[in-house]
Amino acid sequence: MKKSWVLVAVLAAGVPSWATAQGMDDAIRYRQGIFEALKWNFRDMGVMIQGRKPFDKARFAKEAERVAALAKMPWEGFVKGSSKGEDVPTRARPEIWYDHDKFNTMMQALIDRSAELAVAAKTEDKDGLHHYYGRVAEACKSCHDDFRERD
Ligand code: ASC
Repeated sequence: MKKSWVLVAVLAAGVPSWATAQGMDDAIRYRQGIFEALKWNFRDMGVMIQGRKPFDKARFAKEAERVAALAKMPWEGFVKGSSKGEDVPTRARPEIWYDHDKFNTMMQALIDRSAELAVAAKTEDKDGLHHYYGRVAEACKSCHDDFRERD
């Protein structure tokens, strides 16, 4: 029902692209959903790394796999024009689209560091994983510093 209205609106506007039909709010929701899922898994690993709950190697490895898979996904949600939503708030800064090369480099760093953590999680113990976990956290933070609006 909702989708058909969007389609009607898009056809009326003469804009045939499906990306436009999905709308900027959908792109924003898509990437935010992925980042939420990423955070859910990443924070649980952090709680184990910090010793606030017992280290569970299998659980940690599963979460690291998930983070590595999720890290590859948000990029396509940063659709041009989605620095502002219609109804969905976003903290994505316009610099993402002005300085796209730098943004891409940072997203790739997240992908690479997450993949390294997932590999390490198969063999390393908790102390060994601290380093790899920290490198993913740094990738999160440096991108937020440059490309996410402050709270
Ligand atoms: C988190 C979270 C982030 C990152 C970042 C790492 O758990 O929500 O955005 O880690 O704080 O420095």
